[in-house]
Amino acid sequence: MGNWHKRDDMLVHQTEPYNAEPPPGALTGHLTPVDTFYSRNHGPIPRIAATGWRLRVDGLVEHPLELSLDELRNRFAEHRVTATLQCAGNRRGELMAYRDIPGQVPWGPAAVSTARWSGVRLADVLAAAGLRTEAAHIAFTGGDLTSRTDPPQPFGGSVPVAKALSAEVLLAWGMNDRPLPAAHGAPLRVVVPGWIGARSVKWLRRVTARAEVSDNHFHGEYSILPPEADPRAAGPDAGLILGPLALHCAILRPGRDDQLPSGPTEITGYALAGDDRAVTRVDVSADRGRTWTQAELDPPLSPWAWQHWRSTLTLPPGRVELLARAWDSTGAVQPESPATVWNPRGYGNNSWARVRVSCRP
Ligand code: MTE
Ligand code: MO
Repeated sequence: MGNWHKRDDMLVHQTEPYNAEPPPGALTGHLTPVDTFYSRNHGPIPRIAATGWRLRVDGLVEHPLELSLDELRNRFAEHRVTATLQCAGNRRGELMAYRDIPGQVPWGPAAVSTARWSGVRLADVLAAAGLRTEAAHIAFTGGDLTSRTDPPQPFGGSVPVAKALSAEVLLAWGMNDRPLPAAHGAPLRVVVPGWIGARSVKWLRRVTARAEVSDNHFHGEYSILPPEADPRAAGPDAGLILGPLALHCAILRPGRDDQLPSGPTEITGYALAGDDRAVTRVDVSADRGRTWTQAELDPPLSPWAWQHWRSTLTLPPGRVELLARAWDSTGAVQPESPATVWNPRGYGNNSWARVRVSCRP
């Protein structure tokens, strides 16, 4: 196990591969410090030296490229984007409590974090390579060897050309104004704001323009299977392939099973709408949804970042379940329960946030 420079109180679900999320209460800042940022890996974290490393840009392009990090820095303008990454498996633990999901990481509500990413626009690199009109998808291949495939394969996935050419999609070498750490994809990673974290491929080695979606195992793995499907037998087309993030919110404070005095209590959390939608309202309830109070919602740091919210509710003595639900700019609201969204691989749990606490009289 390596030292990935994470805080001591990370909830480490697995050490190899390293999968860890911070305590929810540590996510109350707009930017997440690197030592607190969740870490999601499908294989050992590689340490790749920038010297000798090259990015290949190939497939349906006029001029395939091989670029060193210095060439990327010198040939293209540097851009910064503040963006939230969220794992499609965030809050899987609540789905597993409803119905078991064997062999998957039981993420709590903190497989989500926000950083200021710096690097070049993918669109600029694709323009230099001369993207051909037949290209419909841009596929990314990492430099790790994952443990879930036999023989081990690098992690990868693709996004449609329209998203790949959007200004917010970066090939990033910096995180919170420091060099990208090994655990987060050094020397270079993709950042696809508003989409599931799996498309933000780390340790990037290759960008390939294709007519079809990525043929990497993990592209199809990140899909919503029908409830009765067997995930081991399902082919790559059996599910709904995930892309843009689902509208979501979670409660950060108080924490699960906290003991508090009854009376006025501040509830805080984050909300995130995904891709081209925005969070427009967050409601909280301490009476099982009979009445709802509108939370105060912070403006986002960028269109690609989560928004924090807070509300003060008067809690009665005894066991209380706190609820929160977000609405977006299309008028959609989160689904009520894990039962509605349960699926065999446990992705996309965006049901109402629920935290039980005990209040002293
Ligand atoms: N890229 C590679 N090469 N290997 C991986 O295992 N995990 C993906 C994505 N990129 C992964 C990867 C998943 S599922 C997520 S949620 C994000 O990276 C997590 O990014 P982080 O570890 O920087 O938080
Ligand atoms: Mo993920």
